[in-house]
Amino acid sequence: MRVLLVMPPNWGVEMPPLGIAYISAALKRAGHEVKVLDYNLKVFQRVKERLPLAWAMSSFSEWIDRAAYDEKFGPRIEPILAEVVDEVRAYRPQAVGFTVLATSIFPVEFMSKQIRTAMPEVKLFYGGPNVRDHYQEAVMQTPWVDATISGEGEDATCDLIQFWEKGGEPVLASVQHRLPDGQIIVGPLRQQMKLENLPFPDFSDFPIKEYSSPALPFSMSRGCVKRCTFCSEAPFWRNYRTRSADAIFQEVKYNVERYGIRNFLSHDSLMNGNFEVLSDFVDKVIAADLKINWQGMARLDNRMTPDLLKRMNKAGCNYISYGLESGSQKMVDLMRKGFKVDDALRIIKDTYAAGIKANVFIIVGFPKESWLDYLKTMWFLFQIRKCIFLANVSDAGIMAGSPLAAQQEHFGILRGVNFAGEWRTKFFMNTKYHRRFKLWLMRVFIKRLRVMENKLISPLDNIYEW
Ligand code: B12
Ligand code: SF4
Repeated sequence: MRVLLVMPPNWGVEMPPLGIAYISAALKRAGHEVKVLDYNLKVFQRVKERLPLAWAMSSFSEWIDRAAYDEKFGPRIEPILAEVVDEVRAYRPQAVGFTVLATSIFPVEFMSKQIRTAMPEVKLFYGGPNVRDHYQEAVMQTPWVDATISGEGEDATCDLIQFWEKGGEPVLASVQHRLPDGQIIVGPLRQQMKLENLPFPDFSDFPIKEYSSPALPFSMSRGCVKRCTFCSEAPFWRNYRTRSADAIFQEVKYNVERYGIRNFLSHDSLMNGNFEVLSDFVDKVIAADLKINWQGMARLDNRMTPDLLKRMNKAGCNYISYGLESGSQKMVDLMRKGFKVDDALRIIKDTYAAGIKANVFIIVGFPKESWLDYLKTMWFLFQIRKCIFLANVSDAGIMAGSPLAAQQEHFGILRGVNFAGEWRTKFFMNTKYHRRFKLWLMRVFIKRLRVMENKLISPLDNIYEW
């Protein structure tokens, strides 16, 4: 079958998206013709002067809010999004797939309606991090979606496309799709993929040099070894799995040779879920003298020893983001982070000593956080002020799919799951006003420490030069 995969806005423009690069590789391996269109990059290139901050992380809330999107972005970007119809006419795919993130719900809806109206016979299907729970149920009821795939998409997409091409058994694991008679078939949960069966992601269709860094994403693993209370990311991937150090190394080396790119960003939830793989990968990069730069997120785990950190730096790792969240052991335990605050202090200092820049994520206003806990976070930041160059603070949100969303009663939360922060605890002890104040104060404090805070990542910043 001929398949078109579309990345809609809004997502980072530093590098190509990894998700559809994997889907594209899997479909090609199964013998299908595939073309990829990065409408996120295309729209950014055309409107960056008029909407300079729209691709900054701080614009997240406007992309997920219908009224804000309609007012700020829709009128400016939709004439460009509508061009997808001409591209579909020119390529004549039988199926068009979209990645859906929370930040791309409205652009995807717009593009799907345009294609559906112009070419009703083309199959439209969605996948990506936002295709779950209520969103998935709701879009399956609309006339502009034929199928949705939840969770990791490589095998499920191949099964769906094969079904559309050749027919056969309609119940497909992790796929919901509509039959010609209107019946919606809901498949059971698919077994997790074995990562050694993954193809290398295929970036050949992306205009790599046009991205703002430019860099390439890579992935060592899927999932996470922990289940922090606020996190919706780990449940999405279910159990933690890693690729082999050799497969990761071979992929990075291939991408250096094929595309001439030497900057890489790990798209793992954490780079250090498996220390053996991380350490072997590092040694392979050093032995091959690959001359790359790479960054990623990591847990504050005691196995981040000075020796490993130094070797990571030697292998080109120049930047690590740590999920500290709080300087109070009570809060760290409530969030089920699984580390000791004293160990965190040691690891951050050792990271700095190893020559690696560090960024810490902080959450303020988590349920049951007292002012004393808050002060402990400030004290912790004060102690590491010389070792970190960036601190990203956010107020606690309740993400759908997170353990926190499922245990609201236990945390004394009222008013339900909400990205936008419209929740409070009993007796008005923790409301959005408390959290906004805590956020404001923490940001002022961080600035006083002369640490960069909540950097508004603009696509024009080269993250590799920070
Ligand atoms: C790396 C990363 C970033 C990087 C992005 C770098 C870049 N490329 O530009 C940084 C740190 C900058 C970032 C920023 C943000 N991120 Co982020 N990020 C990630 C992370 C860790 C990895 C993404 C990834 O590539 N994963 C690996 C690939 C293979 O997985 P995937 O894209 O999900 O694709 C698989 C499936 O989803 C599916 N699939 C994907 N597309 C398609 C399409 C079709 C047709 C099909 C069938 C299937 C399918 O199949 C794929 C292969 O199995 C994820 C969490 C995670 N571990 O996945 C969060 C994540 C994607 N980010 C998230 C968010 C919210 C953000 C921010 C909005 C945060 C904020 N508040 O500021 C910003 C937005 C950035 C922007 N400018 O728009 C959320 C999205 C939640 C949602 N429901 O949409 C995630 C899931 C984390 C979370 N909290 O749960 N992020
Ligand atoms: S917050 Fe990070 S460490 Fe915690 S479960 Fe989520 S991905 Fe894992």
